[in-house]
Amino acid sequence: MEKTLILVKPDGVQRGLIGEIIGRFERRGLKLVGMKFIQMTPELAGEHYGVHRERPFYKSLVEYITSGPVVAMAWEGNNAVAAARATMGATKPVEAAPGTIRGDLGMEIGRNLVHGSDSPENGVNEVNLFFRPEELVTWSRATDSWIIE
Ligand code: IDP
Ligand code: MG
Repeated sequence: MEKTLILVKPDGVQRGLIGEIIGRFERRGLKLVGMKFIQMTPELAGEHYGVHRERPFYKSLVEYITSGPVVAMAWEGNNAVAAARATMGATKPVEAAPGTIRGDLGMEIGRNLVHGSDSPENGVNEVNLFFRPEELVTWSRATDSWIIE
């Protein structure tokens, strides 16, 4: 089953939007298999955002993501990565469609509330970066047959 790493970023936590954001993934039908409330270290931020190391916004991105606690989650489902990205909306909140997290709740790219893995391969790698195997929960959801055909 495909997995994606979702973060409620520090702005989402500070603005009291944890429940609002998690609820959207939950209602969508993705299945929660891991969750923790942490403050990311610069080391973890560097590993997580390593692909952006040469970008001009890298320093402010690391400052932002380490500036306060985040909710880190592993969600699972068929096409979990694409479903979560669609629920998040475009990276720039002003370009994100209404109905998406970023399109409904955000204004600026540097405060875009949420992270989601961008490919199934990165979903696996990012979940493994944030969670040890024993921190992921295998469980059967009573509503599965009403969500998955
Ligand atoms: P994504 O979060 O939609 O996958 P990425 O391109 O992977 O977007 O960028 C990672 C994060 O870096 C973004 O979510 C945003 O917080 C930040 N970011 C990306 N581009 C810019 C920029 O041009 N200015 C400031 N921050 C940026
Ligand atoms: Mg990305």
